[in-house]
Amino acid sequence: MTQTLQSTPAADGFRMPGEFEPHDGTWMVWPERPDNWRLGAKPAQEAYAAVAAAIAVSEPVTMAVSRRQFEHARNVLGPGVRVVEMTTDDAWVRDTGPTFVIDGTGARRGVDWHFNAWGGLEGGLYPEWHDDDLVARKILEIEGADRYRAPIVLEGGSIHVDGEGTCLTTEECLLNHNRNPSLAREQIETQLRDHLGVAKVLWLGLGTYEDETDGHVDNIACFVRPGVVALHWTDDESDPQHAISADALRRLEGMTDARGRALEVHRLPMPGPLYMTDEEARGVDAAEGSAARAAGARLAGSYANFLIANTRLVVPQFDLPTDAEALSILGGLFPERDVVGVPGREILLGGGNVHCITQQLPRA
Ligand code: KQY
Repeated sequence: MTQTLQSTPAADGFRMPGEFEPHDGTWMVWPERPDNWRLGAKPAQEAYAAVAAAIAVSEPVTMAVSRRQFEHARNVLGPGVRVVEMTTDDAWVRDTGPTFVIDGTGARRGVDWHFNAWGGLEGGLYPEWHDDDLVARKILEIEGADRYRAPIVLEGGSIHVDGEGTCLTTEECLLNHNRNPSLAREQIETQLRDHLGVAKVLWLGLGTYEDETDGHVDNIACFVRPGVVALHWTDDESDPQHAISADALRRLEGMTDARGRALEVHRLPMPGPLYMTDEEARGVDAAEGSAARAAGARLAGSYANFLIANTRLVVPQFDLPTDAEALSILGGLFPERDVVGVPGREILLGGGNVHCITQQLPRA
């Protein structure tokens, strides 16, 4: 049985490694709720299966699936994917799963943050989230990893680390009154230091325009490696994304990381702008308390929402000319990995992308 520890990862000598450090595998959760995924989640399931297959070439994948969908998912997913039964509210393991931390002696533990469906009853995306709040604990049981129950609301997509003491995040999300209204910036920083083992927190302002997570950092910027950041960017000054990305660039260029390095920033093109079609909106079953899906809504598409797996990068694609440009830039930034595109639109329609639906299990 795994234990719930009363100390903190930092006090015990643990840190969250960079995503580019070696993994033992990646976790995902199978989509099925019809008030978030159109057409009973069938197109999304195909997209998730493609992401799982792309990652499975590089490392073992575990898919958590409800009892109802178990046989179907088992049939659809390849032999490289382990399927386990789990009750969840939706399928965003980046946010509901544990943040794994490791030490220098070969031990691995997990941080189980409080989860409130991206804002609870003040702008959250669905009205009940108890099963999602249990996902991290269940994964830690399966992985045999001891657990820290962090005393704050936080989603894994709202933080990136360089593994060398630096955390990157956004004010829009972590300082949002619908997450931890009683905590000031300094108190949030203390929690990040304690639970991620970092020494310095770098704050961006807003996340990607119209991102329903309240601006998760993983949809606008990420570490390529220590000292190097990829940033979602558009040159179109008339697009609302331009001012947001320009502010992020200005901040990043004025910052140093925990080791005192200036950051090198690489721009990734913005796909689109992209909008939900009438047909796509009509495919979602409306439900009271769940985020509404409307035709014409701007979608927060971003090539920064990729997963760094052991031997490959898995990058969302949108059937646009910018797809090839993004893959080419990322190929240059990650010369030691295959850079592989997967269909990203169906995942985007649900509110996130490849990074949001995956959670790496770092090698201890
Ligand atoms: O982007 C993420 N990390 C999660 C998106 C959740 C959207 C729920 N509809």
